[in-house]
This record gives sequence, structure tokens and C-alpha cells, in this order.
Amino acid sequence: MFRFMFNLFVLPVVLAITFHVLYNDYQKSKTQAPPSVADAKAFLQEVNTMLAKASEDYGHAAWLAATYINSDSQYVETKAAKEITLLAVRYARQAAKFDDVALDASDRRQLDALKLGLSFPSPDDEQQATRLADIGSKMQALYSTGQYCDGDTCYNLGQMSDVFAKGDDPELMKKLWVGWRQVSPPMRSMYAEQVSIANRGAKDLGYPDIGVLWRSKYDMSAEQFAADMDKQWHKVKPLYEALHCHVRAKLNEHYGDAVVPNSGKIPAHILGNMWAQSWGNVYDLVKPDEVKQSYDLTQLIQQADMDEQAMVKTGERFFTSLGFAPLPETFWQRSQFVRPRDRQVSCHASAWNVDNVDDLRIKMCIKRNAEDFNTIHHELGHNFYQRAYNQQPPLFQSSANDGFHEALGDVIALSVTPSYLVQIGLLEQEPPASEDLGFLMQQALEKIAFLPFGLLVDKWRWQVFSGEISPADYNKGWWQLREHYQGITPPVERGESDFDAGAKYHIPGNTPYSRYFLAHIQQYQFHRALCEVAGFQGALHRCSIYNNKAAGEKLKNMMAMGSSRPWQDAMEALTGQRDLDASAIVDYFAPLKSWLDKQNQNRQCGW
Ligand code: X8Z
Ligand code: ZN
Repeated sequence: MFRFMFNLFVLPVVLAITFHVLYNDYQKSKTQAPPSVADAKAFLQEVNTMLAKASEDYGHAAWLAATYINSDSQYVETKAAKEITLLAVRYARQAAKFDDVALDASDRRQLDALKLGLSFPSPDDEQQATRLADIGSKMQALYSTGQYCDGDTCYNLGQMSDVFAKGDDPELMKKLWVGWRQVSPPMRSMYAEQVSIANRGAKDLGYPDIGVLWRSKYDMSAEQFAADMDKQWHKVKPLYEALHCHVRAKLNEHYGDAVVPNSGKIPAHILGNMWAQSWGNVYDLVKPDEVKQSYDLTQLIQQADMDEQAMVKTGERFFTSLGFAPLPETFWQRSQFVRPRDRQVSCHASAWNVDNVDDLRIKMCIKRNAEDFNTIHHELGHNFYQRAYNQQPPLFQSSANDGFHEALGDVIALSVTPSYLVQIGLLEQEPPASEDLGFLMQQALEKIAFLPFGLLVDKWRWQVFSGEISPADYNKGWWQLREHYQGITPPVERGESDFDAGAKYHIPGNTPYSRYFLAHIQQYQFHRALCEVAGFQGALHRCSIYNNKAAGEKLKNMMAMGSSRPWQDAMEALTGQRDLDASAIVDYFAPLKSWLDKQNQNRQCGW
């Protein structure tokens, strides 16, 4: 997660007083004459100044609450969250006063950004804003401190993930799958209350519900956005179905009918991941037989004695090889790389720019494996993006759309190819082209398997926000989507005393999720364009832009735009295209798709 301006803007008391004075001044002047262009400019100036300061203050509180979870840090963070929410909501409501003023495109865009900036707006009311902040803080702490004890053996989420990654004990995986989900029933009523408060906040800003607000952030209508998501999904669905079919057959071979049936949906606890959202850990069970000497990046990292910090340094070196300046000294001093032994922290990976200038940090509990090596690149992508747009006015200090932020580091990770690993001395020699299928399979298990999950998380929320799924049906609605889109099934019966959506970080964390679906499509478009700039010829999965300054320059220029222009402009600057285009991801995986289709010839696919 990267830091979203308004999610995290905060205002200290001193500034809050100033704000009320200015607000009152503005109200008075409003009764005298209709607002002018100059009024709007003055208003934007004030908003940018106040929100920048507020965001920095909130950043420190939120960092503390995420890396030192106790009642005091939660108190400080809750207060800060309430203040920033109220500030942003009040400014956003004032923005409407300029609806009829003829502003230039940039000023108009800043006013729009102000209205759309909060993911969970509260009504302009102290009590409701306080409750909203309180619930948010409580749910996140519940999630981050969640654990499950089987007799005397207790597991935190990281330890449970290790068991899923190993995959050698289906009974234990089932136990932990159920055990982890004890974290969320206590969130259920809080979540319903939070939704109803934020829905009132969204209405006050002119949106029917929070879902419409979320879908309105993409420089097109909310309806067009939802339709575009579905359109992209339909283009990649055949690839997902082919992968699903092969993986199910192989898991069935390995675990037997009693654990994984050879038809229908795949049990969710057997795919190597707590949420069955990416399947990279089942690679060994499903890899093509003809792949003989595929390397294991986890092993390479461990054999090279790379520690956690060295993994981050390696990631940073990729960015500097493209021409980006190295991370500041404070990054190394202030980041959280490993899980501390002496306190509770949030381990879900995130990237921060606490002062919106150069106080960049990542927060992870790194494990020395390939998955976290990828995540490091993902998080550093956020950091380099944050720095690249720090010259923009605060209201434009974010990515072209939220999918861009999520795609940036992933694009770099796509360049972590065998030839790159040879270049940096992790791998001895590049495997022959005949081994490419293995590489593609590994990538597909991460990226293609993710797509339906990336799509459905917000489909569920959109329905919850609109009331189509009522609190009484939270779990039913969740599993209908999981079964329909992913073709997976819970390993044990679930009911409405469960709240399985809440056992996924982004639900208690209130982070919109469509961004990851977009990112998974976009990153292949970006990769294709950058490889072209780099003059690379050959199959896209073999391209690495490591060391290529021209590709770096192209990327940096796009990043520096922040959100100052419609995302289509940023997309065009980078790729020459103005639309999302799933043909890049489809082309990238084309050789694997042909192979999968052959494997699946005599299988009954689908669920
Ligand atoms: O949450 C993340 C990042 C932080 S923005 C680690 N991701 C999603 C997830 O873990 O569910 C990256 C991929 C999807
Ligand atoms: Zn991210």
C-alpha cells in the first residue's frame, strides 16, 4: 500500500484553528459576491498548503500506529485520522462552491481531486468522524495482531503463510485456513457501521454511495469504468480458465480426490496462499515436465547469503541503473524491514513518503524468498513514484490513477529475468530457451491467477456499499463471487457468523482493490512499451530493462506528471496508447497458453 493523500491527511490543533478562521472568512465573503477565479485560486492555494502539512502530521502518527501497535499509538492515530478526514471533507464540500466558475483545466482538476480524494469520507460531524476513525483503527489493529493457536502452538499470519507455501500438510493448512478467519467475525458489525457512516459522507459530497465515489476516480464515468473492468476480464478469462484447469488436474494427481476433486471448484486452502489469490507456491506441483533445470529464486537468495537489507539494496540498484537517484539515508534508518521481536506491528507490506518530499520508507516483514523479493520491487516502485511527483502541487501528488502506482514496481519486477539474475551474479548461467515455459508458468501462477481475485474484492464492496449485499449476507455474497470468478470453494462450510472478506487486509484496511486488477493488466502494457524503447527484440518475457537509461527516462517523465493530467495522457506518454489494453498480457503468456491448451485437451475444464 502506498500512502494516499487524503486517507492520511491530518491536521494539528493549531492549524485546525487557523482553518476555521479561514473557512469563516470564506463563508462571509461568499454572502457578498459570487466566487471568482481568483477566489478559487486562493482557495486551492490554502487547501494545498493545509493538506500538505496535515498529511505530514498524519504520516508520523500512522507510521507509529503501524510499527508500534498499542493503545497510545492507536489513540494518536485515531485522533489524527479524524482530523484529516474532517479537514478534507470540509474542503471538499467547499469545492462545490466553485462549480460554476470558469476555471482552467488544472484548477478544475485539483478541485475534482479534492472531492474524490477520500476513500471513506465522513459526514461533517465530529462524532461521526471520530467513530469512523475509531473503527478504522480498531479493525486494522485486530487484523495486524491476529493469530491462531493450535493447542500450544501459535501462528501469526506470516507463519501460517509459510505452511501454505510449503504445501505438505493439507490437514494443517485447512486448520490454519479456518483458524486465521477467526480474526474477522469481531469486525463484522464494525464494518457495517463504518459503511453506513461513510455512505452518509459520500452522499454529502454528491455521490449515491461510496462505491460510486470509488469508481468515479478514473477520468470516465463510474459506469464506463465498471464496464471497462469487465471487458478486460473477459479478454484474460480464457487464460485463467486454462490455468485453473491444469492446476486442478495436477493438484488432484498430487493430493488425491479426497483433498482436490478432479472437477468443479478447487478448495481454497490448497493453492499455496491464504486467500488463494496468487498460486506461485504450487509451482513444483504443476510445472511442465519438459522443464528440467528451472532455477528457484528463493534458493538463489538463500545460497547467496543475501539478508533482508541486501534484498532491498538489490531492488534499489535496479532503479538506480535506470537513472533514478538512490534512496535517501533516512530510508535505511527509518524503514521496517523485518518483524521486530519485541512488539506488535503491521506486517502487510507498504511504502510511505512521510513528509511528501523525501522521507521515503517501506514497512515489511521481509522473508528471504522470491515472493518478498518481488514485493520489495513493488514497494520501491511506490517510493520512487512518490519522489518523482513531489514537485507537483499536493493535490496532484499521486499516480495517474491508482493502478499506475501499483503497476510501477511490478514493471521493474517483470525485468527480473534469468538474464538479469546472471548479470547481477545470482544465477550462474542463463537457462536455454527450452526452459522458458517454466518461467512463464511461475509468472502466470502469480499474475494470471490473481486476476479474478483482483476483480472480485471490489465487486463485493461495491455491492455492499450500494446495499445490494446486506450485512446479513456479507459472507454469502463474498463466497458467491469467489466461487463464480475464481472457481474456488471454502474447504469447510461457511456461514454468516463468519466474515471472510474481513480476513483480507484491504477490507479492514479500507484500501480499494480494483487498482491491483488494473495494475496487473497495465504492467504488461508498460513492460512492452519500455522494452521497445530499450530496443529489445525477442519474446517479451525475456526482456529486461536493467541498466537502460532511455527506458528509465521515459518512466520517470510519466511518473513526474503525478495525477496532474487524465491517466490516459500518462498512459499515452509511456505507451503511445490511451486505453487499457489486455493484448500485452495475453501476448506475453501466449506460449504458455498454447502449452496449457494441449495439456487440457482431454480434460473437462471449468467449474
Ligand atoms: O497489498 C499489496 C501490496 C501493497 S500495496 C503488497 N498487494 C495486494 C495484496 O497483497 O493483496 C500487491 C498485490 C495485491
Ligand atoms: Zn502496492
